[in-house]
Amino acid sequence: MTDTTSNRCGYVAIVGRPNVGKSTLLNHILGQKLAITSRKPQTTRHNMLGIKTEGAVQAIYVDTPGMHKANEKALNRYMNKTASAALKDVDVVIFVVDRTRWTDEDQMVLERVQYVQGPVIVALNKTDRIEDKAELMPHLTWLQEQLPNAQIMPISAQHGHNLEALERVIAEHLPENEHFFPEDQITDRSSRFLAAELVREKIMRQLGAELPYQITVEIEEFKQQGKTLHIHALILVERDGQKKIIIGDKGERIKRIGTEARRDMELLFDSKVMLNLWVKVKGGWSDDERALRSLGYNDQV
Ligand SMILES: Nc1nc2c(ncn2[C@@H]2O[C@H](COP(=O)(O)OP(=O)(O)OP(=O)(O)O)[C@@H](O)[C@H]2O)c(=O)[nH]1
Ligand SMILES: [Mg+2]
Repeated sequence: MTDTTSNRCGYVAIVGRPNVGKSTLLNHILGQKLAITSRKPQTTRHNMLGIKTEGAVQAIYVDTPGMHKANEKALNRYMNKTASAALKDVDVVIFVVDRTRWTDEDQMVLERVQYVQGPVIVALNKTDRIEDKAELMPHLTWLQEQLPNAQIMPISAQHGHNLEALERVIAEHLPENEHFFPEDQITDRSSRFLAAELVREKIMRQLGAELPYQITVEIEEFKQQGKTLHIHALILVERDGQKKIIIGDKGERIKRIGTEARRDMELLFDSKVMLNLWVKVKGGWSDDERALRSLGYNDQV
């Protein structure tokens, strides 16, 4: 570490349409669950840094919301803008795609990535689920034609296949630089933010098709008292019916959300956690620019 000339450090944006496995990839690379993930599209809403320092190399990953088309609410505009902003001023771009499942939204991301000047890696994810390997070759050829300078790497973010090779390629592209963050820092986000996200993840995972996308979580209290961390989280929904869904029959569902979120928080914060959850109706927040800002949807990387 004293040989400063060989230190490398840079930003690596992870982009792609919703649900392709960007946050799963970040977590696996970090070896820790930092970003929330779910089977539903549009899980990630904010750019988040995940920092990995190994010896002379510091890679600063930027997990981004999936770029998407439908639904032009203020929240969706915010998410798309946030993801696009991450493409600027980074040293490497990882464009994550889901096997051969190419959609209009992949096309939209591709058109943005084609403008990127620096190195691009296409991570063809979920290879563990590829049934027909023969399908893959023509798709890889086609992808290479679209992005002639990109390196295409099949991976499985969930199972960790080929991630070491991916990290090696990333490291080669990082410029010589002093490290921007201390060695033990893994994110730019506060513990409060991470706690709120864990609650949101449990809601996303537990609700089925009736899922209210119009949910946000605010942390009202976050206080260490002795050995216990006391956390109060407020779940904001848009309509009364959504509140009922989250609370569930005799409060069953909210209890389960609380138990699961608390478990993850205890792992993340390495502390005993007392978690209190409240649900409140705040109509129209997801399409109200001012309400969004007041709820913290105003960050840019
Ligand atoms: N089989 C398999 N599933 C995966 C893999 N990577 C991710 N998934 C699953 O794909 C789903 C979406 O993963 P996320 O990491 O939340 O996807 P994302 O791209 O961050 O999605 P947004 O935040 O909505 O943009 C989850 O159910 C993951 O478990 C993989 O390599 N193999
Ligand atoms: Mg995500």
